[in-house]
Amino acid sequence: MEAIRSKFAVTLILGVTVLVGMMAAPAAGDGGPTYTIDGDPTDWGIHILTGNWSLNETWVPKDGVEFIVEDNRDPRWGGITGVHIKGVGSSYTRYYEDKVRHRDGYLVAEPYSDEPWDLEAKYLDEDDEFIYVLIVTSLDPDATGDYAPGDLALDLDGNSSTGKYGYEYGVKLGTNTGLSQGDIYYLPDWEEPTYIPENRPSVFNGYLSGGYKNGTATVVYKQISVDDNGHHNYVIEMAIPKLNVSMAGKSLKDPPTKTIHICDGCGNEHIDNSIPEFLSIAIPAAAVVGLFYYKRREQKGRGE
Ligand SMILES: [Ca+2]
Ligand SMILES: [Ca+2]
Ligand SMILES: [Ca+2]
Ligand SMILES: [Ca+2]
Repeated sequence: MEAIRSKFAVTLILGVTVLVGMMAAPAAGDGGPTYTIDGDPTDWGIHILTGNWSLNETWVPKDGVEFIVEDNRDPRWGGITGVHIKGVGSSYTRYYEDKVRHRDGYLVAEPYSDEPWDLEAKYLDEDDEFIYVLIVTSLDPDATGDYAPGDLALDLDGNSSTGKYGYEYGVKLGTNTGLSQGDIYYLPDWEEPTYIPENRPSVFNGYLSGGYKNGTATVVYKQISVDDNGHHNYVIEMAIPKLNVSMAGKSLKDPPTKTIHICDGCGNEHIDNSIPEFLSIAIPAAAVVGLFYYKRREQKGRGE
């Protein structure tokens, strides 16, 4: 039994070491990953242009890409449901999308009012120079009012007291919600969305005292050939220069914990997640591999 325990320990340590080694390595080739910012999601390793949207594998990206997929409603809530997973590359788990509170006090499942407001997925990667983000959404970039898309909100210093609602940088995504698409602002004056205030922030149309425009992200926001539940879908693909968001020489994987957030203009749907979640996903996977090995050894020891 003692020998088995120590073998389990060795297996676990090896598993963790291999996984940590894999995480430290660049995701692709010398100089890390790069993406062509053209609105074509194929270079992220996902198959949403040709695959079946109700299958996990359609949405799972290439190695090193951190992602959340939350197409349609969480299967727990019924109605029109879809794939709900999150992870890094091919390592992923079920994503539980909790209900949110409407301004009138009751809980609702997202996307509130369904497909026209669905944010289907968010993918994230980086190299030395850029943060890359890909979003799949049902919102038209040119829309206004309740149909307007939100802007990308960045809390990259992990400090909830810097920036309104904690988000000290913003990238303008809509074409009819003020300012210019691709603009990066420091200290944006974020708005609280109308219907589901807790999903804040949504859009910005100016900046706080001390804020300023700080460069431009490359943003391509275009309709794709796939409709979902009778509504058009769009891809937002962008490269944000690290130099312009106080991330020069830094990695998203470094502490402190960061948050990248997007919410429809009206608040009906949002996606945000803490970064890095890399370790919290990969190490339990290593532990599971080790435990499986241990169980097999144990069964063999008992002659099963
Ligand atoms: Ca692309
Ligand atoms: Ca959808
Ligand atoms: Ca969604
Ligand atoms: Ca902050």
